[in-house]
Amino acid sequence: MKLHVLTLFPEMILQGLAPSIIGRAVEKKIISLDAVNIRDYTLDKHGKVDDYTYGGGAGMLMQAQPVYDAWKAASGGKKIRTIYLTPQGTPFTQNLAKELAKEEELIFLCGHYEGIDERVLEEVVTDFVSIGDYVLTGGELPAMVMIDAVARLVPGVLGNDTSAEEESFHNDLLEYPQYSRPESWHEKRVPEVLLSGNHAKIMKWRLEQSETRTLRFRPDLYEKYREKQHLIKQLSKDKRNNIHMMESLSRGKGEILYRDGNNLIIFDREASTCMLKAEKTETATKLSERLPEAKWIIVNQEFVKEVLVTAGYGLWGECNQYLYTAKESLPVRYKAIRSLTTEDVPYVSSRYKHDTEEYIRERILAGEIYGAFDGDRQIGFIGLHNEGSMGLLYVEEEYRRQGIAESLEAFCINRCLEKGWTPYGHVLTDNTASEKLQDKLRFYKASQSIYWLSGKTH
Ligand code: 6GU
Repeated sequence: MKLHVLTLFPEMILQGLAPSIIGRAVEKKIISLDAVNIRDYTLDKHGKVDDYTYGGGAGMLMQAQPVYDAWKAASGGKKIRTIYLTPQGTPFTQNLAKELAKEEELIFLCGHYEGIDERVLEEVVTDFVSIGDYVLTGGELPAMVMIDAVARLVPGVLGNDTSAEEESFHNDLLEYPQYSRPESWHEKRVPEVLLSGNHAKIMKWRLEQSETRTLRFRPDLYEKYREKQHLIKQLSKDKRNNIHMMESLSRGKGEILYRDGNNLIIFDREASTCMLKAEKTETATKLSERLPEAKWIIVNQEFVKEVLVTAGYGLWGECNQYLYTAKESLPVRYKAIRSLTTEDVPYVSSRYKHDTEEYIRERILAGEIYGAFDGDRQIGFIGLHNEGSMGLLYVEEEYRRQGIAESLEAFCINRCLEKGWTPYGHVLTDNTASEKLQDKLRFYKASQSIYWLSGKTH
């Protein structure tokens, strides 16, 4: 990832980040960081970059020309997402950090004095972002805050790739308290349950601690969490048909974008996927008008599908939804199965034609595609789609009918169970081989078909 910072204080950025983990990532060339001095681009012979504001009022304003020329130099004419750090922006969140972490290149623009001439902002800025409701003297500290939050999500920056998953804000809850040695310090003992070795009990205790803390310190977050939990409970009355929505919410992926009784839009921004449910045709029409731009819309009511097709969404496919409700892990007979790496992208994308290479790469980087091997030879794979369903199943012709698909599925199911997820999948209605396999593995089939529609961005 390439990061450019436009600033009057480049040394503040470079020296500020150098000793940190982000500085190490720059040394390892996982990230490049350049700080462009806006003053180097002024045409004023005294090096001036600011002037009085039209209409009067306090303080000086950064002028358009040096900012624009510095931006042009950094962007090199490419369309690069450009973030202006300002207390007038939208609040910076972990979700925005995740979104930005997927960009190849970013530009941060730091203002000073009373701000920057509006005209240049209109031309170059794509995102106006604030880091909180307080006023700082300039955009450098906010830019460093954002760079830290974004860069740590770039694969390879943190040593341990799973640590980003279990942290605060993952599921609208704050993190639980943690303890290290010694067992007793200042006469305070480590909570007994953590020494019990009982994993289920420990998970339960941690969840309770997270809930208590969130309620106390962040009642706003706790309210959101409760609303979600309540909806999951409602949806569980028809678990087989609703599992995709329940899992989207419980895995901390989907947000409730709209809810009015049984009319519901869940949006997984990362997967660019909407899931909706409506009470009747009229409300489905209303919901369709509220849909955000998304690649995919998933519905399991035929009349909602009809409304969306009429509204111009294309029907991609009709599937059956299967879910695995047992809690026990399954035996995996074929042993040579492991997580794939980006080296395996060409193999997978040459065999699996429903999705793009870019998508396969993203899924592999997420650690959610597993491959089967015969010695060094790749012979098949399975994975999780970005909205949560199992899929991406493939076995080489000459290795079929030997239980390898079954082992791949069992392996994938076990990985889901370890994370506390309910495995589910969507099988195209004409794929009888796959249907047979789901039955054999004792998946339950939902009564309603599930329809995948392509969103209007497709
Ligand atoms: Cl992004 N900039 C400045 N100057 N002050 C802030 C801020 C940004 N976010 C909160 N306060």
